[in-house]
Amino acid sequence: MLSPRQSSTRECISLNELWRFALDPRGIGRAERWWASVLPGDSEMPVPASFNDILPGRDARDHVGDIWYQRTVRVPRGWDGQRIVLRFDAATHRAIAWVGDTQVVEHEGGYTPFEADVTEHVSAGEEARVTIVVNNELSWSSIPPGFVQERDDGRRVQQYFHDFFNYAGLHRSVWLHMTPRVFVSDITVTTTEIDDAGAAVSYRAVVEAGEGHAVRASVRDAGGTEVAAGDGAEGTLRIDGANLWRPGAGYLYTFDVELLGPRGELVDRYPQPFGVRTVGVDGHRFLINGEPFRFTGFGKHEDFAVHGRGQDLAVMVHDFELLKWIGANSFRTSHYPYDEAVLDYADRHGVVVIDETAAVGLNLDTGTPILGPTDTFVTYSDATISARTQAVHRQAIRELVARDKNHPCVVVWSIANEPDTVAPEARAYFEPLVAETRRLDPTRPVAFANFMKATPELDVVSDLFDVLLLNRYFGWYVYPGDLDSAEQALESELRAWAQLGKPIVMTEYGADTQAGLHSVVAEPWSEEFQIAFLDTYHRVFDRIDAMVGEHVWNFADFATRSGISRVDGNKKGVFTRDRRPKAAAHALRARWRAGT
Ligand code: BDP
Repeated sequence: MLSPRQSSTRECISLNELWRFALDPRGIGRAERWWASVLPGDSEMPVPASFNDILPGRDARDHVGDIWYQRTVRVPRGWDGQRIVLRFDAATHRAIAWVGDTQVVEHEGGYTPFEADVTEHVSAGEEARVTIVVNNELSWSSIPPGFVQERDDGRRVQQYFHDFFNYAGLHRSVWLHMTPRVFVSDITVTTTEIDDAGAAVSYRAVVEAGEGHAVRASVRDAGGTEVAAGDGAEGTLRIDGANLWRPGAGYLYTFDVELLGPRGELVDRYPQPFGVRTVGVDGHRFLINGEPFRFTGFGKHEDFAVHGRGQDLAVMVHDFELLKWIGANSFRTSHYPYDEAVLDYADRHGVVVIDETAAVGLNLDTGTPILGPTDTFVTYSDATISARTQAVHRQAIRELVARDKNHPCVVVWSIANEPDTVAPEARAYFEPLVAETRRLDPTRPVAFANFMKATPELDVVSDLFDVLLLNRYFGWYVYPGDLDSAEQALESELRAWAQLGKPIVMTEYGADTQAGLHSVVAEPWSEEFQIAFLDTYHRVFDRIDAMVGEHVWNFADFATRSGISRVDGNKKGVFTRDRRPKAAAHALRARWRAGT
């Protein structure tokens, strides 16, 4: 799916603003047709933002069910005769939208965009009422999964198996945009070859309803000069002396697709940024443009005070600047696809990304705090993670690849975080998903982040994947505080994984750390322990050739649901939630910037 972009034939307007807002605790809005008139009450809500922490009190924070947003928009007069599209960059976790009284779109999945052609439901120059009901419930057939407990007193409590707060709402941008009626609907640009003289890129453009139309494709360099051109909706173009997209130097070209009418007139134009680069795996090595690449960085979260997971360009740029400051060259979009503006920025600045679906918590073993002592820990069953979950998961992968396939920053698809890959059923669950990811994009390695109990002896799926992403907590959840035992256990496990002959990235390792807590003997939770913990891991990594990356868990402290091991959230950040460095940030900087 193409992002809304301005061009000589296209316009877009942002619908980010204050919207009317109503929580629907009794779940009556759909029956009462709230979309058909002004929403009840006088609440307003900023878009983009997660709603949960904006309204003080438990009603909003713990709300389970429907949330309604509404606003009016005046359609520009000049859009008469064009195709008009309403687009939501995300609505977490599912939504239905109306324009006036007409339902225009329904979507499942909280972190990928969806849109509706609303041409027939609006008039140029007139106002239109846009209403959307967002539902934040997690079930056994949602990604991520969860279940709602109905309590005796009538309360509904959302339970889930992942360790970050279930923020929801419209936390990304909303757009009204215009394209011509005959238009370019998709573009895929892939680097097929890089040699001393230049590079070859293959492309495919999809055009909607264009009898007698022709496609012209051209490539402009960063200065706007045309460097290659061709005719036809598919083809290969050569760029002589191509500037490669490299880690730390995000050189971008623009792929211009022009749609020409029967008389050669310009009908539509779409400018798609792309980078010339290849990725690959060779034995234990991870290659970008044929050169070994070593990942340094973090697992992150889209998380900040007040607006939760809301898009925030100030925080985004600050985080990227902190990544640069600390010497990180990459991050993982743990544990869901991030806002596309994040990937656009990473593209421009040469930051490498492991792009993850929202399939986190497909593992009842991580649910000990919410499951009772008598509950069974069966992840895969008709009543838990089932073929229904798998179908939603497959769709989540399709939408991720469709949105992000042209981003040069994305070098690995991570299709899940810490699923149960010990249960034998995991193989039948994952095999088709890996095949589907490869079918959608044969150019990028496929991976998943492996849970600590799925050791090389017990894991049943890792041979299906290209790169091993491991999350390990020796010295924290296992051997807490005992870094000598942690060092031995980590080393022997990594050496066993290395036997698989694939590159290994440690995608999580970290210790909760209370900023300001100090200890002479490096006790857990102190800043000294966080440094000692990371040092232990780094000593081991440096002894093992198959290790091609280290992503500390986490970049910054983040919100979680409450729990006895979560003091105002997860404190494994190297930065606090308001982005102040803990002592470990300086230690990491010394390691990652050594020699610069
Ligand atoms: C891992 C999860 C991550 C958690 C982390 C932790 O992948 O989401 O936040 O552990 O416990 O299991 O800090």
